Amino acid sequence: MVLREEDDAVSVLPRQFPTNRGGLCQKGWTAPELLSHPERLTTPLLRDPATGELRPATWEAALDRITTGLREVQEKHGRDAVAVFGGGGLTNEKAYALGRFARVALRTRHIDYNGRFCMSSAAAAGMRAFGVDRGLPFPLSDLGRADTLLLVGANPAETMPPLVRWLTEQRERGGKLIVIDPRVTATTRQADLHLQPLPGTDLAVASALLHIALTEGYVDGDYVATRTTGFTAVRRTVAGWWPARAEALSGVPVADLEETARALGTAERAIILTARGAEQHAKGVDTVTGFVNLALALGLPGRPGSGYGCLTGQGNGQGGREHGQKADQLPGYRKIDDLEARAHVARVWGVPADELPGPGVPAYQLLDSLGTDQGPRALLVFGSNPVVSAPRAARVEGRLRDLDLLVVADFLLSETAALADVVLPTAQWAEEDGTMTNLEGRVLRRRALRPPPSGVRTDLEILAALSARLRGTPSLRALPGDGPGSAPGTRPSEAAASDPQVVFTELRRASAGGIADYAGISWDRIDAADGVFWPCPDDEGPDSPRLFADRFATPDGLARFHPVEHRPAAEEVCADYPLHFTTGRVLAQYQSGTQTRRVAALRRAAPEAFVELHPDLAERLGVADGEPVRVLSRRGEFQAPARLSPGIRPDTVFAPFHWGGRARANSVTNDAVDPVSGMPEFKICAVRVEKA
Ligand SMILES: Nc1nc2c(c(=O)[nH]1)N[C@H]1C(S)=C(S)[C@@H](COP(=O)(O)OP(=O)(O)OC[C@H]3O[C@@H](n4cnc5c(=O)[nH]c(N)nc54)[C@H](O)[C@@H]3O)O[C@H]1N2
Ligand SMILES: Nc1nc2c(c(=O)[nH]1)N[C@H]1C(S)=C(S)[C@@H](COP(=O)(O)OP(=O)(O)OC[C@H]3O[C@@H](n4cnc5c(=O)[nH]c(N)nc54)[C@H](O)[C@@H]3O)O[C@H]1N2
Ligand SMILES: [Mo]
Repeated sequence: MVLREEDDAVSVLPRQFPTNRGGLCQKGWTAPELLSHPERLTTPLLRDPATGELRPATWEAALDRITTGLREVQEKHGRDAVAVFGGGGLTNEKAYALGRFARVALRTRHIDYNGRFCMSSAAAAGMRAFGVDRGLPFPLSDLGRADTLLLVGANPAETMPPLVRWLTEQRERGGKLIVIDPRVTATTRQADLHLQPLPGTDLAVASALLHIALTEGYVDGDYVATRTTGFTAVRRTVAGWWPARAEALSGVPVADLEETARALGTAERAIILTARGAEQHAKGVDTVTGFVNLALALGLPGRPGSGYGCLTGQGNGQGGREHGQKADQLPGYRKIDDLEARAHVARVWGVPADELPGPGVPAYQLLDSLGTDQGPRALLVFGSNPVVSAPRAARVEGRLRDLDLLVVADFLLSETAALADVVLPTAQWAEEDGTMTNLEGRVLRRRALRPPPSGVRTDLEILAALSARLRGTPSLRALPGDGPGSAPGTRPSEAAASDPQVVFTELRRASAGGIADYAGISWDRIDAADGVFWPCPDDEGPDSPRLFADRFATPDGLARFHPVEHRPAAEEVCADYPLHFTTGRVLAQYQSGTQTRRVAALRRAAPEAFVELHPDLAERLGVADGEPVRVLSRRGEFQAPARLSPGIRPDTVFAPFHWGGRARANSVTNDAVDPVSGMPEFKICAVRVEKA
């Protein structure tokens, strides 16, 4: 998009760009309204111990309160008693600075971020199969040319409207679109074939598809032999997944499974994409692996115009997972427990490698430990609203209340900020420079159009100011160079540490030689092209729009098959909770809703939460369209009007998660997590629905 500043008003104009072809969704059009929203925070807030209320305060007082609080907590309980929680909406520079702040200024192992709830299952599956985790290893425009396109648990017509043009082009060229979703959605309406499984059974579907591919002879034997390892064990597991067995479990008719396998197996160019519907499960990594196995067996990854990919979520969903805000990760997608990686990054940061903390724990485990004997007692949040968006949210809310110190940086008073001891007002997207990396691994610039309002600071300025103050902390033995922009052994000025371009230059050095190598990507180079694709190790060398043409990013260059077996959801239905509950998004609301619930046009388009259920189920419950219902699980309940839809399975109930308070869908969701990725099971649990 391009942004235009006229007088004091910022407007958003679509621009011809290869990814979105000039498209922009309604949320993009209306985003400027938030820049001068009356509820915008323009001064720090401090909780008054006498009244318990949040009161305006000076930056000086707010930063003092934070440093004193952090110091007290760390002196009493150790360094790991302080934790940081980041977000996939942060720019690359901020994600990097946040990871560095946690490891160097706070010296805590506890940092993780909301991408754990978003991209972590696809990321883990991609890493173990291909040795790299990039949403799409090919440009998005390939979608428009696919003969067969399979979308698994994705609703891009509502969640990624700019992508719809590629789906339209694909169908206009005569391609076949197949969508797997338990509900009829704006996306399934465009599909040639809609498979409607029971939530949580995608892995059984994937196994049956590979079973059919084997029996009908679509497996690419040469490719499997020369480009992969591990197929024998996978062939053995899928042998047991004859289509009728998958139909019995998922409800997807054998004929539809066969049609799908044939469409993929006979296509010249076939693409398989997964999104949150398949991934947000306690078996999300294995489910994605099931579809990766299918793609590999058909010889798709690396074949021109074909492949496997996952659709990214947040604004910087890809870059947000590369620069070190993940518990187990250092910049450049390096592992924090890898000695060489530690030595490299420690050199860039100017600290001894053995002083870097080790790995922390994944987001939900971190949130669930807050304020307990084992967990951190202070938390800083940048770019997330877990009171609305975390699973089993009432429990998480309780944990946040138990903290000795909660600090939230936001530009609006989110439900999480409302619980904080200190709230710091931050800049918005149009007020700061930086880069973002899209799902194609393409690094893009985001430009500041105007300075933040007075009283507001950028996240980088906040981190730099806190680092500078913490340096004086006796319990944190002073370390050299604890701020971005420092040469080894020197200390940067606060101004350098809050300059995004200086931070990016350091990020390039820290990422050099890593999986996500940005060493050859400068802001100038990004400006000169329509973005630069990582890995890009050299200033002069090429970038990487396409991966896997002749090797994968594994040590031997071969992709890895992994045998995976379907297993039931963490919580199954029973007499008390007889319905399957799943969650997701609507077009006009974004995430935890902090921003979009405050925009009038979007509020008009999607004013309130709803519970989508089949008319037959509604009749059994005695509920009419629009009547309020209660949804109850073992963990809690929420309330919203019923929305009758013949397009949902009668055994399944759906609600969007964009609202807090009484309408909070996450009051009932299950906090079971995937053992590999730490992804919570947002997409299935057992509930009962009652007339309210
Ligand atoms: N309007 C809007 N757009 C957004 C966002 C937003 O909040 N609002 N958020 C952004 C972010 S962070 C993300 S991660 C993306 C998410 O983008 P998507 O993954 O497309 O979004 P969801 O609605 O979470 O899930 C997609 C579909 O999965 C289906 N589903 C539920 N359970 C299952 C299941 O067990 N199996 C299968 N196959 N499908 C299932 C749901 O019915 C839903 O239609 O959207 C991004 N774009
Ligand atoms: N039931 C259910 N729950 C889900 C999901 C689901 O499908 N179902 N999806 C999950 C997914 S995929 C995601 S990504 C999460 C998202 O949920 P959250 O992590 O809560 O993400 P947001 O709602 O985008 O929250 C971002 C907050 O940070 C603020 N903010 C935005 N940009 C910045 C910035 O640059 N700096 C600072 N300091 N603050 C900023 C915003 O105002 C907002 O309050 O929800 C997860 N929760
Ligand atoms: Mo997400």
